[in-house]
Amino acid sequence: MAKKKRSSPPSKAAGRAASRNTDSASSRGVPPGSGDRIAERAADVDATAAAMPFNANKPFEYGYDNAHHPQEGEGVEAPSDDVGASTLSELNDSGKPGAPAMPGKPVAVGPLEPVRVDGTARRMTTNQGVPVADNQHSLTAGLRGPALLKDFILREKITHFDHERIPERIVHARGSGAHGFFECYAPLTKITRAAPFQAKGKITPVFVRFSTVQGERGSKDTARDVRGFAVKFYTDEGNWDLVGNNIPVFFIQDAMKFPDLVHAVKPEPHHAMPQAASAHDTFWDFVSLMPESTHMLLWVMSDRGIPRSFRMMQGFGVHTYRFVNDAGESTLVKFHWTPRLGTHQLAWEEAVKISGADPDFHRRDLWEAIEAGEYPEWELGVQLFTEEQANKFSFDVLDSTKIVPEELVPVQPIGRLVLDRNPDNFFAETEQVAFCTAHVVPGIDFTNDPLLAGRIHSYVDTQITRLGGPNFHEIPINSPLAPVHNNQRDGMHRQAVHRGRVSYEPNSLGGGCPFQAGQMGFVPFPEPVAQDELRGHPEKFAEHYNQATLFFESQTPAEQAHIVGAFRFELSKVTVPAIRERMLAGLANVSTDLAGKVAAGLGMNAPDPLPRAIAKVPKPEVKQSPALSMTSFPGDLGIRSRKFAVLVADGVDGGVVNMVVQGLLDAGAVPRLMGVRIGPCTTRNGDALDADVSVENEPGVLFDGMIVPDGEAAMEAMRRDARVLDYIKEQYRHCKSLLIFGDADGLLQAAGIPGPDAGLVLAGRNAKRGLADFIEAAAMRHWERETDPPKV
Ligand code: HDE
Repeated sequence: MAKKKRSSPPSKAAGRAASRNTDSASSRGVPPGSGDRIAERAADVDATAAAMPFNANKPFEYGYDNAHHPQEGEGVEAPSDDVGASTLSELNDSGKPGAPAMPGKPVAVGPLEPVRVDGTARRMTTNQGVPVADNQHSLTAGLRGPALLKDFILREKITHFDHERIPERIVHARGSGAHGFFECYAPLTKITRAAPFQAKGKITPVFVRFSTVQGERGSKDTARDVRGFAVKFYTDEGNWDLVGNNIPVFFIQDAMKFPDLVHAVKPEPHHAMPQAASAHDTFWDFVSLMPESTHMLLWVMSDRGIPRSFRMMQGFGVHTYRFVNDAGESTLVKFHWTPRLGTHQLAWEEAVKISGADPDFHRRDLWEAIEAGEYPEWELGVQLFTEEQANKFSFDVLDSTKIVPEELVPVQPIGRLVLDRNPDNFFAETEQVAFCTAHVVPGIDFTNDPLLAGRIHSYVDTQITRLGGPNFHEIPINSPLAPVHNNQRDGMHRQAVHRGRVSYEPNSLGGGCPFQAGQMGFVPFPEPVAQDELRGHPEKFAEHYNQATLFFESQTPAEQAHIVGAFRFELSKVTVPAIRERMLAGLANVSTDLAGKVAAGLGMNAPDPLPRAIAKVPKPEVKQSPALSMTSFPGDLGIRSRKFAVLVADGVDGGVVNMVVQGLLDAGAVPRLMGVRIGPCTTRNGDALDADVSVENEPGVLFDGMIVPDGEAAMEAMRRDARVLDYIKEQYRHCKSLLIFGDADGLLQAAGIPGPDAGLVLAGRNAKRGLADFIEAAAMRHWERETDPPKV
């Protein structure tokens, strides 16, 4: 049917006609061409309905074959836009409704521009748009009189304030987010029809939220914990959320155990302690009774649990997912994000001190890097394998406590993620963003991982409470860029204003629209189901230690020492000896070396291994996997965006300071001039310098390395300041790089630092060479310096 041009608003006569047709009409209908707009609309509605004399899809709704081949619905184009309108008065411009709704584009969908608010150079108003004359005083009866109930401005302001908080996430409450994009390297059309992977160079906008798991919203960033790595892809075919972590496995195998795990790790319910920490009785009680947690425990106790930065950690989809191509064929897939900056960690003692010095350490780091144009970047890699391959593995790919070692299936790079824009507003974006594992697009599908199944339910469910109802998808940060059309209506906080009276399907009054997409839509992968209903897991799930051993054996000696230290610390905080003993017995199944060292650190004997859940332990395919060590990912950007303290005081060698600052800037790093107080100081030559941080307000744990320039008087003053000596000691103890010029040598002695090593650069006479050596050394920590206990 050809579409007619829309006419002007209804005439008065047409308005009179309206009284005729809202509840009854002649059985012959209205003849077209009367010139009466209401009558014409009635004719058009009738013609649209008549174009669908019956439901042509009905026969295809039944039977096995049809179930796998949903039909595209029938869509009739209406002869005029009036057919779909709620009211003929919609062309009247009355200010608030604005222009007529664009076909195919509800307001709640699309970029954030329409909802970004800028109050610059504007007058203040109430929420009703009424200008506020005075924002300083309540309305009172006289200068010393009582406040008045009719002060609607005060009441609106206070009422809104009273309701500013929403429930925080049960887990992953503390997080930080950023906008960016995903770029596809090459078309993956042979294996998936997912929109982001259809063409080389294709850009898909994303929003990413990083988080800790255990702590409340205001808790510290540097807790030992798993980090969330959740990516929302705003694809052409709707939103796809890849809700992953920085660790590729999980504690449990089945969603049924998630509430138990979370209750165990969260602060204990009687006194609500400890905050953001797993080092307490209930966590270790639970995991020591759940041997399938052991592999994950090894990862969390490793340096992966205390990343240097969100920008310097890997991300993983964890579960095995499916890619599905146009022909409906599926390939199993695991997702890996690898940071260009490399994977780097903190020292444990450093992490503890940072949590006091700057609880926002990771949030600040991400924000500052993006503000400075140092956009963090990750490569997306996939492990692709078939069901047949998977069936031969000694472990089950549906078990989320297992990885697929890269020696069995290599990781192939398929694209890159760049975060290049900070949010405008933390609450509107980072807090209100709703990630859901149920958000998949055609080309991505689930497997039967029993942990994933529970997640598909949980995320949608939790948003309903957290974001106040079922319309959370309309909150601007959550709404897709792809159009949304369905017959879901109403509910709390509904934003979209739907035209027309049709909110059901099938319909003929709306020309059958919106109609189902058939093969164009999300068609589930037809995985056959052949077993009885039951509660249980396959036998392969019963092997719990092989991959924990693989992980431990793949670490460098320094990484192993950190794992031992972390178990020792955490278990020393347990108050019930029997729990410690049980956990040590579990570790004895991983490595006698590990169990022995942890036991010794707790003043205990290594116990016999715990009985295993499986009689015949399958032989693992791989005994070493270099990719499991963080040292495999040093990154290719050196010291870019790392922070360095350059110590200054009166009498410092200004020439050295300037050379160092310039050299660090040239390497893309962030130098800060660190004084005993902030503000001016004078160099040896009488030039002025300005310290922008002090030993008091930015302790050394907040920096990646330190430079002590020359200058006798300055060094002498610093030698007398115990805080400066502590500062230098900490840099050394946490295995960071130090660059020492001339007279600064004495300062090292005063701090009790032994002679040079790869990370302790003495510049000697060649200052430029010294700086170059330092820049190279400072890209990595120098763990070889570490002793247990520390000597410095
Ligand atoms: Fe989550 N998880 N989870 N989780 N999870 C939530 O959803 C849940 C699991 C992960 O930045 C909640 O919106 C269940 C694995 C991240 O907003 C909740 C199970 C992995 C985030 C929830 C798991 C994750 C969440 C809390 C076991 C790594 C933060 C608020 C079946 C692959 C996303 C919310 C953000 C958040 C449930 C296990 C990652 C309660 C039931 C495994 C990154 O719905």
